[in-house]
Amino acid sequence: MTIEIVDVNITSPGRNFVTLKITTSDGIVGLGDATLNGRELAVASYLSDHVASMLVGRDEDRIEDTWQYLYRGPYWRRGPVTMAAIAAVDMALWDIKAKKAGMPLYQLLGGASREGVRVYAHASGTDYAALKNAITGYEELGYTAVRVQTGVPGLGQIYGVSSTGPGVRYDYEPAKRSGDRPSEETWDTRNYLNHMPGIFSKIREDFGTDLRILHDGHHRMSPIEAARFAKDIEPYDLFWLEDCTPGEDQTALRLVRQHSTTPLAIGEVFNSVFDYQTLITERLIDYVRSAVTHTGGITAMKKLLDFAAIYGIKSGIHGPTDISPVGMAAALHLDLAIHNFGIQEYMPHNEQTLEVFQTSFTFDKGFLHPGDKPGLGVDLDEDAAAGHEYTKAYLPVNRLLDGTVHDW
Ligand code: CS2
Ligand code: MG
Repeated sequence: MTIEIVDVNITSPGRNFVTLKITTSDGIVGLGDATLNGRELAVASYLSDHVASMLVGRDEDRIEDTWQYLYRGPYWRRGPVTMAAIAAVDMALWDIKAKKAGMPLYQLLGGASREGVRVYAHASGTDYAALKNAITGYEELGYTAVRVQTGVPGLGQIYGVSSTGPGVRYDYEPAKRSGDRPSEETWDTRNYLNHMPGIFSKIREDFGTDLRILHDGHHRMSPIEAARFAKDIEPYDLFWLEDCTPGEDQTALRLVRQHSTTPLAIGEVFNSVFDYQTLITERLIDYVRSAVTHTGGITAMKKLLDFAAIYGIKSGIHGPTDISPVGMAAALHLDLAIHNFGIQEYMPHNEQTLEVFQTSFTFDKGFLHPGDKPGLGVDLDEDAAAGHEYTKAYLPVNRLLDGTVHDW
């Protein structure tokens, strides 16, 4: 059998998603997530204009060969657009292969290594009262791990904080439909560094020591600021501090490691194993944060996580709402199968999205399971998708109080 039809679907059920649909000559359909938040059309064009025609007629079973063909063939390599496009093709071909085998994908990756996949929720609030309300709500839903983000005195809307009321869950969407210009937010690291340790102290007082607390620095600290912060919050026993510095400066984490045992997670903006080479071989991180969607797919992600396993480093796959249900399902199949699983990010998608993407993964007392439908276990309702037209949306641009552009 061969690849016969390659379609790129763009839909916007509350937020933009790009999905690759591959259909074989026997009519078997595979789906791949190609969503790159704020640059969706670049990936859609890469697939439609440069990749689709190359795939037609290829043997859909030759996944590794197709991956190498798409990675080495174009000469220009890596980068978020290219690797999201390759990821979508790879996910779709694994979806097809598992459907042909009549198995859920995790069975082709070595079978289940655990009963379920521990997930963490996004708890946020403009102040501690709102944050406490959100954490309480998630504990009531059975979550055993929460990422906590809160407002910082003197600053307005900042990354990760729901702005629609005290501790409202699942409603944070950073990509704004703001016309031809990104919205702008303001930041001050000093305020943040002085404010956050007290927040973690309150959380431990109110919720005890069992709850796994995660926090996302979102690339905003300098190496020495990150070293100070990681040391200051050490008493609060975080499960991880994420993106404490801009991760591409891999050696910056040597300084953080010198000052703290707070576990570190980095990599959601990375798109290849080479972005991690120093971080992994020098054990500068404890968790690999990449999404399957942004790192070249299941083939590449499995290799990356196997490399990380050699150094005692675990997975922490990226799973915000800008990873589509297809990308989330791919992550869950990997999460269930690999030995060095750490934790999985889980921001449930909204109702509109789940009308477009029919999923088969299930949530139970803080754990997800990918389900046992053959393939990835996700179907795309193209009629429903057609009802949600693409609308340009940008992630915010961040500026310091003096107007200097800063990492968002
Ligand atoms: C965040 C992401 O989930 C996270 O850890 O860093 O939600 C990130 O802000 C978005 O993926 C940006 O599109
Ligand atoms: Mg993050």
